[in-house]
Amino acid sequence: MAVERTLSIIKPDAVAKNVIGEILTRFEKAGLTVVAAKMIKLDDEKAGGFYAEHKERPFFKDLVGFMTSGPVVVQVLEGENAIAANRELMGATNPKEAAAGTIRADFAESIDANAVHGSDSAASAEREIAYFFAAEEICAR
Ligand code: RTP
Ligand code: MG
Repeated sequence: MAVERTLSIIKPDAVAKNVIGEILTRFEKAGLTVVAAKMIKLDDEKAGGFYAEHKERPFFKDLVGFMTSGPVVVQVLEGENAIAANRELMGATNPKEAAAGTIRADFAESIDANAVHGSDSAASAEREIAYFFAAEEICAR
């Protein structure tokens, strides 16, 4: 296993529920470390660019609408196998299918309002981290 970095977003539904701390605690308890973080309100351009891979999908408009509906907290997580480890902690995209004890099982409302985002590959992580953070905003440990 290698030390990796991954991009995580606490989505507007979880921010509105006041569970930022509980979600970050799950990452920390699993051995992942926050090495960069910010709270921001996305606009259509920033959210649409982030999810550009889904541009042609029928749910794209709803996805951008949801991601711009309130502030999000964006962080870079670092740790052994961080990309897969974070996806495991998150659970399935649809909270109805998410394993018990995962973030989405415990905090997500629906497939749209599903509490968190996590990079799905090394290539995605690299692109997504650079999409939100300048190199000097990431604090090496
Ligand atoms: P994310 O990118 O947000 O971490 O979620 P994910 O990898 O688990 O799922 P992905 O396939 O990348 O989809 C991105 C977001 O689009 C919404 N979605 N809706 N209605 C649908 O069939 C559908 N499929 C995906 C979800 O909110 C998902 O998180
Ligand atoms: Mg995805």
